[in-house]
Amino acid sequence: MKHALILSAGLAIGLAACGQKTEPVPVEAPAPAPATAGDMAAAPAEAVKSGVGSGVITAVDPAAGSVTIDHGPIPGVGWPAMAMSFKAAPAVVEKAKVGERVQFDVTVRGRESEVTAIRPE
Ligand SMILES: [Cu+2]
Repeated sequence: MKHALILSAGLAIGLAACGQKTEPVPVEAPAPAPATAGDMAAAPAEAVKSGVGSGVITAVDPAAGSVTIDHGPIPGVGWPAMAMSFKAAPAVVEKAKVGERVQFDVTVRGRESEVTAIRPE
């Protein structure tokens, strides 16, 4: 009995020293969602990638929330050079000007791509 008390006191001190709460820690951590064969097969298309590209804005559509950029290769997302339309947040669309050369951050999820920031280049 005495040993057990010393042990638990030592444990409490140890936890406090680590800057952790001395409250009991839940025994079971939340189990990660089981991966199924179906999820594995879908993973490449749904994987989120991001990269930085540069190009010239050729169209801005505030109503659709999109910008079209004639851009160079973007290694971060594995794209060659092309002209394409991107989804963009209102704050990004507002800053975009046709004819402007910009550097931009792009996030790609499956077939969806979004420009999350643009900077004059
Ligand atoms: Cu593209």
